[in-house]
Amino acid sequence: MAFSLLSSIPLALFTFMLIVGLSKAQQIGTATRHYKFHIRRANVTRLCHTKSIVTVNGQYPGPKIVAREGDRVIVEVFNHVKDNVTLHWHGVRQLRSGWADGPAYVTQCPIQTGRSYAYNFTIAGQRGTLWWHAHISWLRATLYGPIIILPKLGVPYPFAKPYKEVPMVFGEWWNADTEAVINQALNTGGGPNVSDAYTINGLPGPLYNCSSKDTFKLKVKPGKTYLLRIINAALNDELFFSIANHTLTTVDVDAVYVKPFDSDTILISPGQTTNVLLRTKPVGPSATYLMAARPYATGQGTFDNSTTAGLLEYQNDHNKSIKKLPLFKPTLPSINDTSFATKFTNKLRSLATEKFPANVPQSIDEHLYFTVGLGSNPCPKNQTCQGPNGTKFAASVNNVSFTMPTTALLQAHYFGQSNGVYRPDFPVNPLHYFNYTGTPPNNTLVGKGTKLMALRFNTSVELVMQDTSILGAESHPLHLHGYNFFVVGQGFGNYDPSKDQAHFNLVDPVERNTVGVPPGGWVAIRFRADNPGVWFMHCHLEVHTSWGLKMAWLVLDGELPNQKLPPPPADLPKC
Ligand SMILES: *[C@@H]1O[C@H](CO)[C@@H](O)[C@H](O)[C@H]1NC(C)=O
Ligand SMILES: *[C@@H]1O[C@H](CO)[C@@H](O)[C@H](O)[C@H]1NC(C)=O
Ligand SMILES: *[C@@H]1O[C@H](CO)[C@@H](O)[C@H](O)[C@H]1NC(C)=O
Ligand SMILES: *[C@@H]1O[C@H](CO)[C@@H](O)[C@H](O)[C@H]1NC(C)=O
Ligand SMILES: *[C@@H]1O[C@H](CO)[C@@H](O)[C@H](O)[C@H]1NC(C)=O
Ligand SMILES: *[C@@H]1O[C@H](CO)[C@@H](O)[C@H](O)[C@H]1NC(C)=O
Ligand SMILES: *[C@@H]1O[C@H](CO)[C@@H](O)[C@H](O)[C@H]1NC(C)=O
Ligand SMILES: *[C@@H]1O[C@H](CO)[C@@H](O)[C@H](O)[C@H]1NC(C)=O
Ligand SMILES: *[C@@H]1O[C@H](CO)[C@@H](O)[C@H](O)[C@H]1NC(C)=O
Ligand SMILES: *[C@@H]1O[C@H](CO)[C@@H](O)[C@H](O)[C@H]1NC(C)=O
Ligand SMILES: *[C@@H]1O[C@H](CO)[C@@H](O)[C@H](O)[C@H]1NC(C)=O
Ligand SMILES: *[C@@H]1O[C@H](CO)[C@@H](O)[C@H](O)[C@H]1NC(C)=O
Ligand SMILES: [Cu+2]
Repeated sequence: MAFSLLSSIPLALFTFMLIVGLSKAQQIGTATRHYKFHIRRANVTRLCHTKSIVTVNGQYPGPKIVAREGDRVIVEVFNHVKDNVTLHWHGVRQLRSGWADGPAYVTQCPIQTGRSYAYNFTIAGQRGTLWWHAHISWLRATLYGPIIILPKLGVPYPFAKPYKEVPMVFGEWWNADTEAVINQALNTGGGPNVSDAYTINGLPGPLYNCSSKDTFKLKVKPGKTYLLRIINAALNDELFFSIANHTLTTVDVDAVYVKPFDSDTILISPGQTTNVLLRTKPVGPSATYLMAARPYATGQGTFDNSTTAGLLEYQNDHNKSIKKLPLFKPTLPSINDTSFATKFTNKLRSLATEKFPANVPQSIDEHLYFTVGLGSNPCPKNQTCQGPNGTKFAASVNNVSFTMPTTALLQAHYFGQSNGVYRPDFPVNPLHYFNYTGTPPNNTLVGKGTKLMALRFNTSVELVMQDTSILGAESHPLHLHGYNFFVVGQGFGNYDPSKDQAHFNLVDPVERNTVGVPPGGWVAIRFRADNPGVWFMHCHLEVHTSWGLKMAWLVLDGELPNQKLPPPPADLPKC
């Protein structure tokens, strides 16, 4: 495949990663895919700024994992850096393999310097694109890469076989050290510094100073269909993405097929993946097309409002000098275009066919209602704080700002040592009613604790997540570990069960693992708690997670042997 990737990654290695889909051994039926990830530092230069970053195997972005549905994946992770590290396989269901899920102090203690851990899991009932990333502090700023899940051998896609498949990972580049950025923000209580650029496959592109050589180029042939496997790995920003003069057909989100639909622009939140088909023009035009991504942002805080761009180039024999060709630019929605965001997310529908059914829970055991949003913590007496009104920024779910424990929750649960670590008393409703999306209350202080929502095995759950406007209405992409869920409804204002429930889609709602709670609105999801373990749920805007917009579910074992969490692997890290 034709890629021109000018980056500091050893070019041969990177080209190998992208071009070689599967080795001979990997083409046979259900297999075990074995990877070795060495966490080490590398010097990388972007925007004329050289920086030491934490990487996997010296690569930025990290290597891709390729597996077929049904395969076992074993990733041995060796930590050669000073930082504690864990990796998360974002969106992988981890059926009865919670020990391999990865969020630090939730399912495991971190892999400390000089130690290793083998993540061991299977991929079941999923096909499309997922991704892996660090799940401790802000290390995922540079530790991330694609997970490509192919259908079982001999099983076709529910769309025409694409000519080529191309992973496209959006990220954020910071000239500063991201660990220093979040530590400073947590100390001062103010909003963190923002990134210097967005990137496509690690490359900021020509719209930034000192960056045109670091441009992602997609070289295509006319009259072909390309499958773009798009991942938003940015830390703090939802993104709009568009390619000039080309239509994108969305066919799969979060490794679940959807009913195909066309749009010029897609919206993708951190944590989400979107597979789109790109049909190139029948006759190679004499033009070059810009592709661009920039934020969809609704909060009041400062954010990186810059634009990353790459190039779509047609390979024409007659195009002797590509530089002389006209360049067309895409038109992206305005940064706060919630109307576009709503229209786009409303188009997402499960296939809901015999082969790919939408098993939406039709009767519900637990109706839950969680508020999500920002608030504040008091400023320590001897300090001046830079958060709202001289306080510190905080964030919460049902007014509980989650306190990270110092030992892993899953071990505490499994070994019956929860006392003093967590309490299974997460509130099922907000404790106090107020107009969640109206005039903010005077008291913006949040409560805190390490509270879990306990569920019996196989409980069918309906959860409504309600944004609050306490410190400004804002969209929050909520990610649930260990499960997919169905997005059965969404709306603006305060959720009203007597009115809104009647409009739920229980037939073909989209199934995914990360969903945006609309700014000043709500989203309703359903899932069946059929995977025992402790499962993190959090906003995938990393700054909100740092402020406490996170909680965990405790799904108990079922009666049958295959409904129980197996014991931990011998090499599980200790705290
Ligand atoms: C990165 O650059 C610094 C300063 O030039 C150097 O000391 C260090 O060894 C380099 N690190 C790596 C991993 O190459
Ligand atoms: C991975 O897990 C499977 C199933 O529990 C087990 O049979 C296998 O030995 C494990 N492999 C490694 C390398 O830990
Ligand atoms: C954040 O930005 C401020 C203002 O530019 C700067 O003084 C500070 O050093 C930055 N913090 C970090 C951790 O880079
Ligand atoms: C690029 O540099 C010029 C001159 O220093 C400056 O005026 C401009 O704002 C910079 N542009 C970006 C996108 O940083
Ligand atoms: C691309 O789209 C622009 C308008 O957005 C139009 O003016 C132009 O003719 C188109 N060019 C090609 C080659 O499709
Ligand atoms: C981006 O934000 C900066 C600072 O808030 C502002 O000056 C600038 O006009 C914004 N740029 C765009 C393209 O919105
Ligand atoms: C979006 O931003 C524009 C420009 O800053 C502003 O005029 C408009 O009121 C904003 N719209 C919404 C819905 O906030
Ligand atoms: C404030 O006091 C606490 C304990 O009383 C201390 O740990 C902290 O360092 C002090 N901070 C400042 C900025 O003086
Ligand atoms: C900030 O404090 C002032 C005075 O105490 C109060 O009037 C105002 O409502 C507060 N604003 C917020 C956003 O809490
Ligand atoms: C909540 O506040 C909004 C905005 O002020 C208002 O439109 C709405 O009617 C209020 N809802 C209730 C139930 O009071
Ligand atoms: C909040 O503060 C305002 C202005 O100080 C006051 O009028 C109002 O009664 C307060 N509301 C509550 C619920 O305390
Ligand atoms: C790494 O994790 C261990 C276990 O939780 C902890 O004791 C240690 O302080 C951590 N080290 C760093 C540098 O954060
Ligand atoms: Cu959030």
